Amino acid sequence: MSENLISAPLVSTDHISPDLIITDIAIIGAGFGGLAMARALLRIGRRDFRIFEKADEVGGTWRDNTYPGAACDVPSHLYSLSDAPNPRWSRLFPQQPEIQAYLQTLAEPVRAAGLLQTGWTLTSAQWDAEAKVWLIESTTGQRVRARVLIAAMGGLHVPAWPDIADRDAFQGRSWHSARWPEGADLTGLKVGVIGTGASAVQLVPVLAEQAAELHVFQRTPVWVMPRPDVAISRFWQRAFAAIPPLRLALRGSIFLWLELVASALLHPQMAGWARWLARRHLRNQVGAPDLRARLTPTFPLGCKRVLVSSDYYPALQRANVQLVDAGIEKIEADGVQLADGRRIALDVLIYATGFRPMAILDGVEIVGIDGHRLADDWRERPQAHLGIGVAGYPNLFFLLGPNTALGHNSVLTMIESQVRHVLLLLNETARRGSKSVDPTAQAQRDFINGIDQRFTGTAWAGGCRSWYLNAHGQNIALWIGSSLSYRRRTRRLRESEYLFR
Ligand code: N01
Repeated sequence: MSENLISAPLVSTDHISPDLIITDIAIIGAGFGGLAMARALLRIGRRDFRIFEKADEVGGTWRDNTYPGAACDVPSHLYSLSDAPNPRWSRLFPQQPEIQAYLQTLAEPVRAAGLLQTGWTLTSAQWDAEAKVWLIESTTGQRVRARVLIAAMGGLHVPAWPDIADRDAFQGRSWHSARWPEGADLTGLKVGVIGTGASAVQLVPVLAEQAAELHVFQRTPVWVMPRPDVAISRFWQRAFAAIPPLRLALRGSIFLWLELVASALLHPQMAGWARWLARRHLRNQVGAPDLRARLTPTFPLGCKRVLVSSDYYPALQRANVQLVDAGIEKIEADGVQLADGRRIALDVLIYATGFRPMAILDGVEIVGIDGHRLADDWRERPQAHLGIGVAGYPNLFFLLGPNTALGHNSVLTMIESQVRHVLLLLNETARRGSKSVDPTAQAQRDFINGIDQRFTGTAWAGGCRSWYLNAHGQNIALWIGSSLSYRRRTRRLRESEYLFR
């Protein structure tokens, strides 16, 4: 990170009153993105920003996803910010409570500086072209005037509900995996889980031990890799704390291993080793040929997110667990009716049906130059230059915006590249004495065209249904390349790609 950035604020004095905050930079969202941005600003000596969080606690996706078994499928020593290493991770793959605790420690300096405001939900942001500031409104009625708006709301937090007939007819309890009711006890109950994505493969093994009957409704079989999770002993935790190069070596090797996975996804002809590993995992864990056939994917590996689990297949073979792949015809008051005519009685129905990416603009009005509404501009397809800036929306920067999710590596590496790029933009704006910056429409088009060209022929374009694609089959979510190539692309400013106004 460039520590010598100056980024002098143009709105120099913060002003706070019950109904108006004036600050230089408003960061929306206190998950990994917002906190990484805030910490980077603190590090260069900036105090003229505020971070606004809708919930009462920081953490974003790791605060929201508390379902049993919730964990990260990227090893912890990589799934952490490079400026905030944690040598004390207790496992190779951390569980949700430990990651959430880590996020709380990330927030400490921001909280201590009095720069974090919780219980504050963004409703609108309007660019005032004359004053060159964003006029921001919230559900609290408190308004914010800020020169720079950082949208760090994340892409995956609005639950997706499936369009299954008569969903409201169910009279038992039902909820989405990302809205797990505190203390829910499923012991002795008949439970159904719809979906077999990353969330489902984590929660199914835990529910299998509690429920009297567990029915896993699978629409599409998925590729699953072994998950070599191990506890990290006190000895190694002390060693990582005492010898930082040891921790860095582990972090670096995990990173490089996952970058190798990128090459298999970008060039499916090179993915033979990964298919072999996943097939061997299925063969080793599932003996019955019929079940194995029903669990064998029919789409190219990597087209959907490759799942990582060593206890999902064993859980499916327990006596109280059934894999149901007949398709759900409709939901009834006391269970589900299947397409093959069978009925399954349930007490609880859990939707592990994922998220609506880019639904972050639901209930939020962002208005840029000449009254352009971002919701209109993004209706067909969300587009941002490098996934960060949007043409016609000065000083608006997304973290984990369109086309910057990864299918293979830690998204925190992407966030760090984006934070660095935003600081470069702010610095250059200050150096030129300009008041705002946004990408040119041409640069934005070129970026999206480049993404589309590279998408063709990759595993992600393999014809499956995934949250990476919009209704037209366009990739709206993923960066097409390695994490390193994104870092290279964002490390320097190409000044011709921006309008400094
Ligand atoms: O959601 P998903 P998720 N009838 O969209 C099924 C991140 N994440 O919450 O495959 C029947 O992957 C759907 O079926 P199909 C990660 O980025 C990270 O599991 O479309 N089924 C699918 O099986 C991940 O990619 C971690 O045929 C229906 C499932 O619901 C993202 O979150 C952990 C249906 C949805 O799977 C989302 O994962 C967890 C219908 N009408 C999540 N509609 C980490 O460890 C949908 N489905 C970092």
